[in-house]
Amino acid sequence: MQGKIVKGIAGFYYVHTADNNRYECKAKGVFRKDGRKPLVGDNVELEILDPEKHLGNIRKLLPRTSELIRPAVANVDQALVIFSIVKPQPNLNLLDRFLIMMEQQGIPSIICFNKMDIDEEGAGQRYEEIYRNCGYRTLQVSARAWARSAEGAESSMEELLALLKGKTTTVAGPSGVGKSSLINCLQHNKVMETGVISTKIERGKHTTRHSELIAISEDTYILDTPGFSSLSLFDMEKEELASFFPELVREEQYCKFAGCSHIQEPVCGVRDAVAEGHISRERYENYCLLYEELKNINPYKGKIAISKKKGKEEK
Ligand SMILES: Nc1nc2c(ncn2[C@@H]2O[C@H](COP(=O)(O)OP(=O)(O)OP(=O)(O)O)[C@@H](O)[C@H]2O)c(=O)[nH]1
Ligand SMILES: [Mg+2]
Ligand SMILES: [Zn+2]
Repeated sequence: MQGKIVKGIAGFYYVHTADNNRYECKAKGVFRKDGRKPLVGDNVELEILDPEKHLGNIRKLLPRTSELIRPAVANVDQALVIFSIVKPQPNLNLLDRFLIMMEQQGIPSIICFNKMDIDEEGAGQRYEEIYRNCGYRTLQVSARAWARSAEGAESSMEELLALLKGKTTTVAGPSGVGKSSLINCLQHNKVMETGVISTKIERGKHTTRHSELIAISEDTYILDTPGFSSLSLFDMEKEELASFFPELVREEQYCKFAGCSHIQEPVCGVRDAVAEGHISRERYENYCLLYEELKNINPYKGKIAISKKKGKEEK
């Protein structure tokens, strides 16, 4: 039988099958045979060991169309980066890190701002504008308003569903922004309680601990993930950073120097675009901060990589 791994905890894999059952499986021999560790999202061949207790064994991993490192998941088409507009307010530097991480892994991102129902100052509009300007698909929703069938909540949720349809999407975002609440809405067309709200931070008590792939409809899956509160840039040289900012890539043709860092060179198309308001200042400032951070992590890394590319011997 074939199925899809929806969750993995401590050597056990939970496999969802086409006949809508879920089997608890081990993956004996799979790793030895094809040298790959099973990932959530993997399509697998399984044998049923005990149909009553729903126990099985994964015999074979089927080919992957994609493989993400963070979060560790296979066969994902896109990311839904979720931040709340208030409670907690978005940390745009962290949001940019999530976007970079997805760009780096070649996965397109949709940015979803939640908790529109308590956005009294209309801040969501401004956040949407910043990221729409970079070329990202953005939207504002409210899991809560939608669950209460409040007026106007449905259309944005329908829009979100349409973007997810037929695809496998991983969510990403910090803790407490409503990732699980939104997924519950999408799954049940109705919100399940995500727990008592702690009054101070409005953070649910049902904090997600393990990534889990959830079927919204037959060919539509969404991966709920634990929230992160910080994210370090990984495996990147500072010279590469600009290539993960779509709006910088758009303007760099106007820079005088090839390989312009957009930090201090004269005649820089990116800095001109910032001055003229075509690139958002928040994004550019985060670019500069992250550039500095990469420079400090390993000042020699860039040089080593260049000498490698020239074919010199690796030490
Ligand atoms: N006002 C308001 N509160 C919301 C909304 N969506 C979720 N919440 C609340 O925000 C809190 C956190 O929601 P969760 O869905 O658990 O957040 P999460 O992003 O899954 O958090 P982690 O699993 O810890 O990463 C809960 O108390 C929800 O009730 C919304 O649209 N509006
Ligand atoms: Mg959660
Ligand atoms: Zn430049």
